[in-house]
Order: sequence, then structure tokens, then C-alpha cells
Amino acid sequence: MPALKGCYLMIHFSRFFAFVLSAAASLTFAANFGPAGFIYEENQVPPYTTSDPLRCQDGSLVKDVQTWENKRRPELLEIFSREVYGRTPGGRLAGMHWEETSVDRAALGGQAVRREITLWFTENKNGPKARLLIYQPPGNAGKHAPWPVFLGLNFFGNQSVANDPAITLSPAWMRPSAEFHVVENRATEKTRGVHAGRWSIETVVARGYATATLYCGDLSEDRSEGLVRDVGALFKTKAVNERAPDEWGAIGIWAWGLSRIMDYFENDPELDASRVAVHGHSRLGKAALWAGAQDPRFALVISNNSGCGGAALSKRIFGETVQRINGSFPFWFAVNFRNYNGREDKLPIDQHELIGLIAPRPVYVASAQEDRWADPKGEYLGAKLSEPVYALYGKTGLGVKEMPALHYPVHGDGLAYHLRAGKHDINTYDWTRYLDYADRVLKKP
Ligand code: GTR
Repeated sequence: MPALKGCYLMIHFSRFFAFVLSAAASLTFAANFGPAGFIYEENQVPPYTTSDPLRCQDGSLVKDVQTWENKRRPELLEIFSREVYGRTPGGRLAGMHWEETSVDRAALGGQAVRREITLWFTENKNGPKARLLIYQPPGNAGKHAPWPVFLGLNFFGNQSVANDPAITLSPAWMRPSAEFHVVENRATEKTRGVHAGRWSIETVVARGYATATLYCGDLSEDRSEGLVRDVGALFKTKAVNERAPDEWGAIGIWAWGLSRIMDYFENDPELDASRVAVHGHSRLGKAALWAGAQDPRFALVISNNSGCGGAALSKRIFGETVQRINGSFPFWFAVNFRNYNGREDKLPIDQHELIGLIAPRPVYVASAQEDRWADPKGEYLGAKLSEPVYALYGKTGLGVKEMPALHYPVHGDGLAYHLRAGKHDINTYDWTRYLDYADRVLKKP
């Protein structure tokens, strides 16, 4: 009997351990994708309905470009401004001016021209300023003159995007990062080139493009306090929780900054402002999409793993949710967006309509297989479900019925998508595809 009892206990113990092990495994499993307690499996996605981008608020259906551009598109822009990102204060700034602070026509061992430009947003130099870094191919652009441009904001200062000791080290506030050598909220010398892999500058330049970048924190620091400093202060933005419900947040400010850089490009004879691809990774991909939606001057928009509040449909509540993003980053979106915490089904729009706002200009959405937090399928659907808008312009969009398989990029007429292996990141696989697509939609024949 005692032996039996022991045996019993052993069974109980082994069951218990099996339970603990499997619980731990599922926790790490979830941890590989993102925090536990969120949906990471397709069969857990609750039923949801997405809105038809062509259905107006009065119930009528858009059938032509004119009605789209004069009625439905402004309606959608208004909803995204009011309910999601907050309103962007209008247009160009009379006092904005700039100065080229450095130029090296034989940078990166002669492979590129490097220029640094300081942009001041006001006439007086005490106002907010941002430091733009540009690399472009050396020599004359020939039939490609002036150079088409890739433009994106960066996370850790301009010096992080290339192994080039001559780039000015960012003096600005930065989120702490032991991995990337940000110490006491400042970039150190060791931050040089930490994100070089994310920018592939030599490759981009060798393929005949200029590439320009600016630290997002020059526009608005990536924290609540940022809203009342720099560009936020210039527009008298209120503190994060004191904002009017439709006042902008950091994503709105970053998108605004991308448009101001475009204002600068229009005045730079070496760059072609009519052929600018605006791109961004993750939170900066959200900003790139919002910039592309508001500013028709961007000829191509690239969303790299932009996830919730970017290309991914919110109503799938897969991975990051509206409640979670508003909780973790209360300063990114408008206060109104919090009305949809745990109530995604009540959203009057979804992110496919953000992409539809960019049509007929091309949009490239890319996902990473392990980046479940950003919901790869939701990102694909964000692109796919915007197709009716492209159809108004006689374009097919992606032109596929199913989500493309791993490493089967689809470069369609107006929309492109790929899913690559690996984690939340941007690497040479992504860049090679973006360049291939840009060759098609931006290069002169
Ligand atoms: C995460 C956030 C995502 C994404 C990401 C990033 O913490 O939940 O929405 O923006 O950061 O920017 O890398």
C-alpha cells in the first residue's frame, strides 16, 4: 500500500511537473511573441467585421474617383484625425529655414556624398530644430537626376544609422538602452552604427537612391514629456492627459516632421521631391503611414512591421491591442483613441482605410513571421482590404486572394507585401525588396 501510495504521489507529482513545465513553456511561447495574455493564434481571433472604405457615413457607396476625393477621402481623414492620431496643425511654416552644416563628397570610402542639414522651424534660431542626415550617390545623377530619396526617422540619433565617425553625435534626449549604448538618456560614441544593419546605406546608395534620416526625438521625445517640448511646444500642445480629445500626439508630430522635411526637399536641387519614399519601422512605421495619408507629396509609403495603429487591423485584436498601446504609450495617439480601449468593434474606421487614404500612390507593407505582437496577417489585411480604393483608380492593388507565403513577396499594382522570417526588425531582406519595388515605381524609365 505505501508503495502504491508512493506511486500515486509520483503520478501526481509528475502530472504537476508536466503542468508546470507546459505552463512555463506556454509562457515563454507567449513571451517569444510578446507579453502573455494577448491573442497570438488565428483560431482565437473573435469574429469581426471591417468597414467598406467606399461606404460613406451617409450610407452611400463611392463609385468614382471624384466622389472619393471630394467626399469620402476627406471624411476618412477627419475620422483618423479626430479619433486616432489627433489633428495636425496646418502646412508650411513661414519662418522655417535651414543650413548645410557639413558636406563630404567622398564619404563612406568614396561610395557616397554625406550632407548634414539643420532645419529650424521658426525664424529665430532658439525655436525647435532638427538635424537631417543625407547620403546620396557620388557624382552626377545623369538621367536619374535629381536623386530619388528614401526618407525615414530613426530611433537613436543619426550617428546610429551608419559606421561613419563623421556624423554629428545626437545631443538630444533618448530612451535608455543598454543594448544600444544610450547612457543616462544620451547617445554615447558607442551608439555609432548600432542600427547600420537597419539602414543598409551603402546598398541603398549603390542602387541609385539618396537616403535621408532624422532622429524622431528632435521632433518629439518618445515619452509623455515630449509633447510639451520642441515641436509640441511650438504648437502649444497640452500635457499628455490635459490635451483636448482630438489634439495630436507623438505620432502626429513625427508625421508632421516628415512633411517639413519634404518642404526642405522641394528646395534641394540635388534631390527629387516628386520621388520620395517615406518609410518607417514599427512606431516610426505608424508615423510614416500617417504622413503618407495626409501628405500626397510622398510618392511611395513603406510600413515595416508597423503593427497596431499602423498597418494592422485593430478589430482583430491580435497581439497588441488598442487598450494596451494607449496604456503603454499614452502620448502616441489622441486622447479620443482611448474611447476604443477594449472596444475595437466600435471604431468607425480600421487601418485598411488609412492605407486607402494613400491610394493611388503605392504602399508597401512588410511583416516578420515571429513578430506576432504586430499581427502579420492583420498587416497583410490592412493592405488587402484597401484594394477597393485602388480599384477606383483602375489599379488591382496586391492582386492576390490569400496572404502570401513566407518569402514570397507580392509586388502588385499599387500595393506590395512581404512576410520574412525572423523577428521584429528591418534587415537586408526587407531593403532588397523595397529597392526592387522602388525601382519599379520611382525610377525613371
Ligand atoms: C512596442 C510597441 C509597438 C511598436 C514597437 C516599436 O513596444 O508595442 O507598437 O511600436 O514598440 O516601436 O518597436
